This record gives sequence, structure tokens and C-alpha cells, in this order.
Amino acid sequence: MYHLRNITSNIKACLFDLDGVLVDTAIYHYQAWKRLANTMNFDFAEEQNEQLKGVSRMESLTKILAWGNITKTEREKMELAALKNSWYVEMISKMTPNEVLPGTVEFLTAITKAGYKLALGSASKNSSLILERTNLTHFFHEIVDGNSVNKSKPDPEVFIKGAELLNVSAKECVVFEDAVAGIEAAKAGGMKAIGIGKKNILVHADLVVSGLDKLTIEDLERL
Ligand code: B16
Ligand code: MG
Repeated sequence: MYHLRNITSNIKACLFDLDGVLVDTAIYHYQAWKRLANTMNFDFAEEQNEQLKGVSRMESLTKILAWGNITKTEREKMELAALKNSWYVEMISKMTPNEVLPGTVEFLTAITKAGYKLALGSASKNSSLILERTNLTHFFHEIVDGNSVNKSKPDPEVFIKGAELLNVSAKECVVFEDAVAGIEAAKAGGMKAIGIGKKNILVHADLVVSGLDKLTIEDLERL
């Protein structure tokens, strides 16, 4: 049985989204964006925050300004994004390894031991700080994030770059993602995708689980 699984397994590399897969920084993004909206005298609900997951900083700001029916110049938008980021960085600077999502360390340890190559594929420009604070940096052979890509998810650039750096083909990669745009990016790049979240939302994923604590090496070998 074990022998058979090994023959059929094509996956050599695992590409991980950060926010919502390894750690839950969405709450900090929400608090910082909410504070920014409040300075402009409007508010938005936590449900609306769902639409910001996996979306880049500037695209998030554009959505939020539209909710508040507010128009700003490009220069003002840059200033607002920088202000939000300063509040966000203040919060993530205090993160600890306890904030890593359940099963993450165990799963990353298991796939590392099994010989898979690991890369990060995140939209965040703050990924290095988050990985450092949560003690996850050492797991990753390569880090691709908002600082090294030009196009955001659902464009596959972030994952294609990860595959190139790991020296594997797209077909040999599986992407772990919590955002619809991230699953679309993986599929557009010709990769397998494991959705972290709900089946009725991440409809294009090859497999959906509620968290890394629900995954085993056998699940990867069966993809
Ligand atoms: P930053 P991921 C994404 O991270 C977040 O889900 C999204 O809410 C955020 O706007 C984006 O990073 C940019 O983050 O402002 O830190 O550059 O899910 O792609 O790991
Ligand atoms: Mg995410």
C-alpha cells in the first residue's frame, strides 16, 4: 500500500499562503483598517473584512474607501495605506509562536522530514516579520511575498515564482490557501490546491479541510 502511494505521488513541493493558513493575522488587519475607516468617520463590519483576505494592501484600501463612499488622490491613498500599515506592524510585532494555527508546526515538521520542499507564497509585505515572530522562518526554503511580486492573486505569479525558486514544475506543486483568489491563482498556475476553510466557498480546490491539523502526508500523496 505504502509503495503504491509513493509511485502515484507527483507532489514534490508545498507552497503556503500565510494569513489564514499558518497564522491568523486577519484580526489585526481588521482592527487596523477599522481604525483607519473610523478616522474618516465611517465603519465596516467584520463580515466585510472577509472580502479583504488574500487581497493586497492597496486593493484592500480601494475596497474600503468604496464602502465609505470616499474618494482620495493616489498620494492620499499611499499615505492612508502607510498609516494603516504602521498600526498593523505595531500589532504583529507583538505576535508570539502561540498564535500559529493548530497543527501547523506538526504538519510542517512532517512534510519536511518526508523530503518535500517548502516555500511561502503570500500577498503580505510583512511576511518576514510574522514568520520571525511566530518562529516559522526555518521551515521555508524560499519566501515569495508582496515584496517580490508585481501581480496579486488570482494571478499565479507568486506561486510560479515559488516553484521556479524551488526548481520544481507547476505539476509537482501543491498550494495551501484560505482565499478564493489564492485557489484561483494556484489553478491558473497549473498546480494542485488544498483549501483551508469551507468547501462551499473554496469550490475549485482539489481538497478542502478546516485546518492543517486535519491533514496527513497521505493526503498529499493521494492528490
Ligand atoms: P500587507 P496572505 C494577505 O496575506 C492578507 O490575507 C490580506 O488581508 C492583506 O491585505 C495582504 O496579505 C497584504 O498584507 O498589508 O501586510 O502587505 O493571505 O496572502 O498571506
Ligand atoms: Mg490567506
